[in-house]
Amino acid sequence: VRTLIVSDLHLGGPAGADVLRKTELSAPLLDAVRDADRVVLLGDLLELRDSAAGDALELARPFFEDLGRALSGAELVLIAGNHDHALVAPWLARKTLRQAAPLGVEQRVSIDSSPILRKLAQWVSPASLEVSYPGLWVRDDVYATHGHYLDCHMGITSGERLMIALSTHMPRLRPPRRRRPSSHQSGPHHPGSAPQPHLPGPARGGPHSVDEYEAAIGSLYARLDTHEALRRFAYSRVPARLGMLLAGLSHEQLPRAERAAMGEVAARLGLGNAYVVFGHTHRAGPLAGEDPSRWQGRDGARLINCGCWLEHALHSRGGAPSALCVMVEGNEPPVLVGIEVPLAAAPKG
Ligand SMILES: [Mn+2]
Repeated sequence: VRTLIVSDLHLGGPAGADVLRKTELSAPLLDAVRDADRVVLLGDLLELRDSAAGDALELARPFFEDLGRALSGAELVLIAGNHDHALVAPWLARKTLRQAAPLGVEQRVSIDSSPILRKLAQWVSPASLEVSYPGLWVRDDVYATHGHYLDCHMGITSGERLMIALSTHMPRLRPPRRRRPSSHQSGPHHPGSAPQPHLPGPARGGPHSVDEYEAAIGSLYARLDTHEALRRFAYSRVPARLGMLLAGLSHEQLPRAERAAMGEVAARLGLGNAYVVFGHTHRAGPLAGEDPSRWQGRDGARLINCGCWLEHALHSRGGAPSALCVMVEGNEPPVLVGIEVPLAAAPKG
């Protein structure tokens, strides 16, 4: 079985970021899809924040129709990220309302829970669409998730992360927490003991389960989807620069901090030493020649970042420009694969 994992397409996003609308550039991806038994779209597939959802969807429609034809019998699994969290928000809301069992790391999301998912399913037919959240066990030892949970352990290094820090440390603004599953407990918390105070910093504070991650980010994402001013603040440089200064982080140290944060998420979700494939930061790796120990999480998770399908191609210097994806085949370790892209067709600027 060959699984192809592609992340951060941001379809329908601002001009230039959404290059897959150009058929010359989607062709290499569709070719790669034809050779796969299963395709995982690893979140931030659609840009549902920056434009009215309807616009992004209509812009992305031809791509989904092409994708459906290219799949020809292969499985398609969609995982939501922060920019398209709206895809799973209605399903999550229903779960929370029912006070169902704690959310696991891999859950099938019903297509009927969202009108957008129903549309996507129609467009990719006859291929069948499955939605998994917050991630998917690709294999017993390979877990794939978008990676937006890492923002909960990054401190104030962007406007969006500042807002997450605020919602994490202001308990009264959060919905009530459900009991966490005992297998996911870590740290000094014991059943029956008094709740531990939330301490800042990745070591103790912040979420420890899928429910708690969703409590920290869910309502913020919903607000970002609907408030343009908030969105502008989330992406502005001022809070990012100020936060980095206060955290004593240089721009060069940010990727390392992001990997540590993803390793922290893997540890808190109980993923052990699994391979953990993620995207979100658009920083692909480990790249050829890079020390693999730099990509190891606190609990031994082996991290792999798919990067952003075309951003890498647009910024690659020297050699043939390539887009990146992760391939999981047989019992081999997952590998980061470059796929050649006709860069001349890329939009300028
Ligand atoms: Mn993201």
